[in-house]
Amino acid sequence: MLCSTLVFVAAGGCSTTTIVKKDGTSGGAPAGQERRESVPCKGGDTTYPIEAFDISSDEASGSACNVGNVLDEDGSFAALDWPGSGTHKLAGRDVTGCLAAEFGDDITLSSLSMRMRPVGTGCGHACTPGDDGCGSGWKVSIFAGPSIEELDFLQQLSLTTADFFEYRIAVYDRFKAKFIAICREPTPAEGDDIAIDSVYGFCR
Ligand SMILES: [Ca+2]
Repeated sequence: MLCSTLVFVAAGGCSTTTIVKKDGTSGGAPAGQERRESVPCKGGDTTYPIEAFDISSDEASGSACNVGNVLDEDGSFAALDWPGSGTHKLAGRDVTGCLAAEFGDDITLSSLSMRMRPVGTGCGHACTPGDDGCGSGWKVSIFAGPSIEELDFLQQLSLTTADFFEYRIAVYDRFKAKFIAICREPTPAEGDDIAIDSVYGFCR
């Protein structure tokens, strides 16, 4: 089970607690996940997130787990799940399980790359065989902004393969993107969830 790793046992299981925290130095970070140091970035350079957050609103409307796994491309993934009981809104859009990633100080992204694949059981709620079940869904919505509170909808994305694949999208200047969020779209809860191995960007 994804949610039984030591990191998340220590953090209280697959918690859906919303962690909106700008300063990782004063406690409150999930155990095992440390805020990374900001690395200065010139235009066109690759940049990696310094921290990841579960921004799902409550368990019923979706969950994210092992969110710190998006910080490294290593096959260990974060997941977005939905039990199907309701949705919540992000930038006016209906979403389910969501995670956010923060990039370094003074960094604005010009594009975003996400290594993702569908997964039958994201954070504990399994897909079911049949129409609109396992093997279906595969849609995420992407948000970007200068803070978690100011995320704006960027675009919807459909995964195209069952394997991990790197999806890259442009992030327009007006988003002032230091933060990004990835949410599982409210495609049927019986369908597949989303696994995210890593996220990185290119600096503006
Ligand atoms: Ca990873």
